[in-house]
Amino acid sequence: IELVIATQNKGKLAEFEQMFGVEGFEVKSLIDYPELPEINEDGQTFAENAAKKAETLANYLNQMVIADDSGLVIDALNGRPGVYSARYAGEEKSDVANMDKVLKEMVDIPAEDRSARFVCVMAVAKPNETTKFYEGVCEGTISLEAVGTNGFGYDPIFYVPSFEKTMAQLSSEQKNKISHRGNALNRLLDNKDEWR
Ligand code: ITT
Ligand code: NA
Repeated sequence: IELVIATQNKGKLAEFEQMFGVEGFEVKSLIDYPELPEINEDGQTFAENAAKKAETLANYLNQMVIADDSGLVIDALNGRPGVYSARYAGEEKSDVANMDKVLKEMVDIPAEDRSARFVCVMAVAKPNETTKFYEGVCEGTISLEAVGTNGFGYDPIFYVPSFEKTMAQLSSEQKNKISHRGNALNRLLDNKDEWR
């Protein structure tokens, strides 16, 4: 069975391919539909943006589409970068620039106040049906510097207490077991009857 994921993010896509692959699904993404106009992610919530991406592609292809909107929510920054995670340091979507900006903004924040979480909302859209949502969260803290080379995005500055490592020091198998995306995907798979 083929699943279409409305994402252009290669890091997300690799995780989807690993996790859905185990379930016997074949994954296609926005990269397979270059003719589609870019979707404007101007929503105020992860759910709004996830719905927009999934519904746009579902209507275009006239079939079921899954989207992931996700980001890093930092308590000391009043929830930023949040829905602005992908472009926090500017239009060009640079992981390094985004992490630098966060570390600079956090430079005076003591260890006990560096709590943060990754949040992922998956939307499953079908033409002429109500969109379904599945959320996953992963708790951690913001490290003092970037460590590790695995994963993508903010993984090098996201410290996972249970592993005593940053997310970028975990293998993809370890990350998928505890991540916001892994947790959202497990909810989605646990509720197949709602969307299959
Ligand atoms: P698509 O909209 O095409 O899926 P995107 O990267 O723009 O790609 P989002 O709007 O959902 O996706 O932004 C999510 C950003 O949050 C992403 O670019 C990363 O900076 C960060 N992020 C999300 N999941 C992450 C993860 O597992 N590890 C590290 N950073 C993550
Ligand atoms: Na977004």
